[in-house]
Amino acid sequence: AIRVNQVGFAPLAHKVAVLPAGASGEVEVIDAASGAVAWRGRAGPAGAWRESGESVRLADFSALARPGEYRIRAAGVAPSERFAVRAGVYAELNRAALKAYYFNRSGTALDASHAGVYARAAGHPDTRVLVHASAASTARPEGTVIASAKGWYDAGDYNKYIVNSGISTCTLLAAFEHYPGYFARQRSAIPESGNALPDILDEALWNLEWMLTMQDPHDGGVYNKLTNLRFDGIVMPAQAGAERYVVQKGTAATLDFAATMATASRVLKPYEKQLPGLSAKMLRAAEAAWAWARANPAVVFRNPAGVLTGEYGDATFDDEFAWAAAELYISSGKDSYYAAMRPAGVTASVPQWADVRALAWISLAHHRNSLSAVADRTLIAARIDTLAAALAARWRASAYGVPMQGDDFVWGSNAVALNQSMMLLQAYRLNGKRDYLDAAQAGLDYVLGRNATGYSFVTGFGARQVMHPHHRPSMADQVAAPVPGFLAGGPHAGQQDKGDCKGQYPSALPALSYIDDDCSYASNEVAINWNAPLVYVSAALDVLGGT
Ligand code: G3I
Ligand code: 9MR
Repeated sequence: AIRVNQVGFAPLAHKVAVLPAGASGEVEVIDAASGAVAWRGRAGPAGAWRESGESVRLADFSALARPGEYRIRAAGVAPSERFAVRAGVYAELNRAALKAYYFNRSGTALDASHAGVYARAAGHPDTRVLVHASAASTARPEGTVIASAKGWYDAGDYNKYIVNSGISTCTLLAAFEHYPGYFARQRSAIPESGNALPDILDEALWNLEWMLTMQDPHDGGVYNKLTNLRFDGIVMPAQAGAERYVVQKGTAATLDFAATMATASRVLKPYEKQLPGLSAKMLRAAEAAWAWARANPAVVFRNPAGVLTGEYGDATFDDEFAWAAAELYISSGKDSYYAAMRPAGVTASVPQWADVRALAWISLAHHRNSLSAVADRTLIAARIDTLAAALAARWRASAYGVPMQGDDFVWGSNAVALNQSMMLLQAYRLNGKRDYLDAAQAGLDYVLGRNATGYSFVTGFGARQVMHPHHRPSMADQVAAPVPGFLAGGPHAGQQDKGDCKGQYPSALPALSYIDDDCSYASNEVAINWNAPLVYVSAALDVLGGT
């Protein structure tokens, strides 16, 4: 079938469909209800996409700006799924992507008035968490009981990992910093809706309050994770009763915490009346974490013996140091942090949990007009533009019309697509080059259906949507449809779950290595760090994409 973004486009957006081999080059966009032809044109030349082994053609129907519901057809192949053209076309998607964090809250019941059929009892209160042997210190020997409630479950599992929480929370905070008007209006029907904070900040606060408990008050160091010894079974949160631990402090977790608290202290500052003292407390926590990391600059986290849950092990800390330094610089106004960032040696790359350096450039670029004299504004713009130019060049050269290629098909590849879009949008915000906006659109198109699998990868969205994510509540709740608003991890050639999904992968090619089955944690899990760029990009394209 013809592949297209199954949610749709803003009227003035770049609009592209992918035609598989066998399709005629004469393409029509038709009104989905009446069948009337709304646009007619020719597809471009055929090109090979190595990632899926396909030969495809692109049809560019950007000229179609009239709001409506459409399908695309061409002789020789099945028509596309339907999609919309209208202003604010991503508002519902954005609302659901944000609401997904509420659905993954730890330590609270979800009541029917907010969660509908996904209402559930509370699980993992985390009011009595044990200090694991790997984290023992004089002040907190092994077995010390601490309280570490709230936070979001990381993913389809029920553990809480600082390294992954940092990038997730800060991507949401960046979305708010960049598009405050959009998020002032965005209501996700959470218990806090209607209070003085926008919902996105209330949601972030749920996780920030947990993160604060993960810092050892005696030395400023931060535990890597709060976890069971092994993954819970496929049960609802309330049925999971295993002992929970905080395990080993590490340099990456401590710096991610420092960056996150520095960012939050600045974003929450205007809410002093509602959150008295919190902004200052967060900045102090960030500075204490920074000091610990300076004194312990190379503590690599590896799962201690007996701990078998997600590792998020990362052995290089240059990027975390740069990110924490940049956020501390912006929030504290102290020039020494800018020097500590050593910006001349820091490049930009597409962010992911183990590589956070671009988050520094994103924040510096956003605050460029209020930075002190030490900041090199030319360098800030150049770093972002260099990365965006490389991504746009790939997009231009791609048979599929996407920046995604080769090595991008990692565990969680759909988030790579969206983080690429997020970086392209940073450059567009700086210099307004239209190619950057269009290439960013392509990343969202990709996860919403213009990909080799034909799936819309966000639960609840698109005519051909993901139905069986590896997400314990979705698997255990007896509700047929999965919890909505979650981005599935997406295709990648690693197929590390082959043993649990015997014979199910349709192909070994990276862009086709995907199974919509809940056995597939390597291609079909959900995760907080994957949803965050979905929240960012859907908001940004609603705002910048034009009406
Ligand atoms: O670091 C190596 C690199 O040196 C090598 O070149 C490359 C080639 O494959 O692999 C790199 O390691 C990868 C690692 O991520 C770091 O990027 C592994 O192959 C890959 O399997 C690993 O995937 C991670 C996965 O956990 C398994 O550990 C994902 O990034 C990460 O998103 C995922 O996170 C899980 C949590 O552990 C538990 N909770 C659910 C969550 C989502 O599935
Ligand atoms: O459910 C786990 C998922 O959250 C992790 O991302 C994944 C990789 O660490 O592991 C999943 O747990 C599986 C385990 O690793 C192997 N046996 C099957 C488990 C899922 O049912």
